Amino acid sequence: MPCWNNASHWMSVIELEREEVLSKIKDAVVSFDLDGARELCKMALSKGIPAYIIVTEGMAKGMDIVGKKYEEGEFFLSELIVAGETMKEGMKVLEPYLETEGVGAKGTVVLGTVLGDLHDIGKNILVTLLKASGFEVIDLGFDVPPQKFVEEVQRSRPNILGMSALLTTTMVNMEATIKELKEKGLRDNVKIIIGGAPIDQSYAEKIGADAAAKDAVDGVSICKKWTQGN
Ligand code: B1M
Repeated sequence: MPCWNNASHWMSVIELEREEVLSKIKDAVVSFDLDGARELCKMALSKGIPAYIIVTEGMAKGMDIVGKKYEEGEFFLSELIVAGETMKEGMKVLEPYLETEGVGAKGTVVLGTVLGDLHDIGKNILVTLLKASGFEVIDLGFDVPPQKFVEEVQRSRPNILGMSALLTTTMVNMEATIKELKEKGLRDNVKIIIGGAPIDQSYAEKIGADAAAKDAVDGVSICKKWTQGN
């Protein structure tokens, strides 16, 4: 058999192994297998799968299934909680490896999940990627009231304010924060980026944010453009 055929054979074996391990990670999240998620993430890294792919193609896919099962009444709140814990267990392994290319990003980002919203997994991924890209990040956590965002903008004068929301009922608190920034005369000093599952560009335009990010990688690249001018 010619040499290139062997090479393509091994490439497809590697591809299959890669798909298999990502699929197992997805299943570990759906079956709340904390130990499995941790060990499979380690295995995926050892196979050379980039950490961000493990998050997006493995664990986040599992979260989507959990979300659907919740919508269909097969899972309840307790299942959402344990799925969140399972993903966090995997993130402990992946966080040190979550890196983006590109160097020398400069600037400060104040970041948080808005008032009434406890979903912080996506926001935490953005925090990790921004830090890995050289940003100083002031993470206000979750359930952050507009006043707290405004106080922090006033105190630390960041280049960027980032807000995350996963609930359609809490998105409005992004608008409330921007309104309060305007009232305090602080809006024009800071770029504002928003993100999370229910957020899109038209919502950003509607509430007067500067951009909506599709995902955490998009969020980092928008922040880089703003601070590096490219
Ligand atoms: Co909740 N939850 N949850 N939940 N939960 C969703 C969001 C839901 C879509 C599930 C569903 O019904 N299909 C639904 C919202 C429906 C809606 O609003 N239309 C829902 C609901 C209803 C609820 C409760 C109301 C349930 C209840 O109490 N009856 C409740 C609300 C609590 C509250 O916040 N006040 C609730 C609670 C929870 C838990 C606390 C148990 C847990 C969160 C644990 C935690 O975060 N610490 C949880 C979970 C785990 C989910 C799902 C299953 C997964 C979310 C997740 O972590 N995804 C979720 C279903 C789903 O999203 N598929 C669901 C993985 C994560 C990597 O993705 O967060 O989207 P994501 O982040 C992405 C991007 O969105 C983006 O980057 C990330 C990576 O690329 N991104 C940004 C996010 N923020 C960004 C900011 C940026 C830029 C990019 O710039 C600033």
